[in-house]
Amino acid sequence: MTTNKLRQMYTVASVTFLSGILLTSTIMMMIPSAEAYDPQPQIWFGSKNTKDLGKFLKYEKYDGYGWHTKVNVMIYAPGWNTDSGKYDTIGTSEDEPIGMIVRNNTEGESGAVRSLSPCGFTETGPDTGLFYGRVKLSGTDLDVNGDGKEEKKFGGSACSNIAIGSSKHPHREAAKLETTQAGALTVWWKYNDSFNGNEVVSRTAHYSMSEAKIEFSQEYYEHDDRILIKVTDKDLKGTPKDKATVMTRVYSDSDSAGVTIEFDKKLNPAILYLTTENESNGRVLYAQPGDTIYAEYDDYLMPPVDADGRTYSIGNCHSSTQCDPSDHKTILAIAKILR
Ligand SMILES: [Ca+2]
Ligand SMILES: [Ca+2]
Ligand SMILES: [Ca+2]
Repeated sequence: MTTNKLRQMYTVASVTFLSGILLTSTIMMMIPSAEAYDPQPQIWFGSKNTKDLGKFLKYEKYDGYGWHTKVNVMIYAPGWNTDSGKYDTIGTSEDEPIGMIVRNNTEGESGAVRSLSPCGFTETGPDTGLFYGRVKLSGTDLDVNGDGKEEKKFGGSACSNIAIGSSKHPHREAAKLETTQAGALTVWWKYNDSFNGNEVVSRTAHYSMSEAKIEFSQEYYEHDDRILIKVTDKDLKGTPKDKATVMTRVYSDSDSAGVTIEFDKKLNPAILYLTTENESNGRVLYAQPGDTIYAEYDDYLMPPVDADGRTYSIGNCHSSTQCDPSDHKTILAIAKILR
C-alpha cells in the first residue's frame, strides 16, 4: 500500500467516525426523557372566543389588540389530561403556575407592570388535552374625552384562580390586567418544576390604543336626505355603560359654528338633517345647496405614534375632576350637498 492510499483511507475513516458522533448525538437529542414523553406543551393566542382548536387557530393573533379588550389563550398539553372522564385544570399551583404580565410602553404610568400568578386554565372538554383561558385587558381610569374629568370603572388586575375557588370560570375570564396606552401581554406556564428543568412555554401579544375613524354615510347628499355620521373608535367600543360622552361637531360652509351631536352608548350612527331656512339647532344643520359639510371627532385615546409619525401622550388625573389633557387628534369627515 502506498503512503498516498494510506492517507486517503485515514481521511475516509475519520469522516465516518465524525459523522458517527454527529448521528449519535442527534439520536440522543431526539430520545425523550421519561417524564417529557408527551409532546411539548404549546400555547397560542387568538381573537376568537372558541374552544375548537381549528377555528381558534384561524383567528390566531399576536398584534393589534386594543387597550381595552379580551385575549383568548389556548394551551395544548395532552400530558396534563390525567382523567379522560373529567375537565382537568392546569396552572393553579405555585409549583406549576400559569402567570401573566403586562408591560406598558410608558414607564411610571398607572399599571405600568403587573405580574400575576397562578391563574388556572381548564380543559376545553373532558378528554381534549386542550386548556383554555380568557385574559381581559382592563384599561385604566383616565379622561377618555378631553373634558378634564376622569372616566371611572376601567382597570383592575386579578387572577381568577380556580384552585382557590372563583366565581369566574377561566373560559370567561382567567385573569384581568390593567393596561394603558400601549404595551405587551405575556402569558407563561411553568409546566415542569423538576430538578433538571424549569420548563416554560410563553407567548406575547402587543396592544395599543388606535386612531378613530369618522365618516358620512354618503359622499353626496340631496338637501332633504337623512344624513348619518358614524364614529368608529375601537378604544371606546364595548366599554361599560355610562363611561363617556362621545360627541361630534358638525358644520357647513354657510354655518361654521354648526351643532354638536352626542352619540348613544353603542356609538350607533348619529342622524343629521339639513335646513336652508332656519338656524342650526339640535340635529338640524343650516346649509345651502353646494356647501361642503364637515364632521369632526377629537380622539383622546391615540396610539403613541400615528400613521404620520406624530407622537401622542396620555394625560394623568390628579383627582377625578382634575385631569391633565391628553394629546388628541381631530379627525375629519366631509360630504357635499348637491344643488
Ligand atoms: Ca380530562
Ligand atoms: Ca372625561
Ligand atoms: Ca382612539
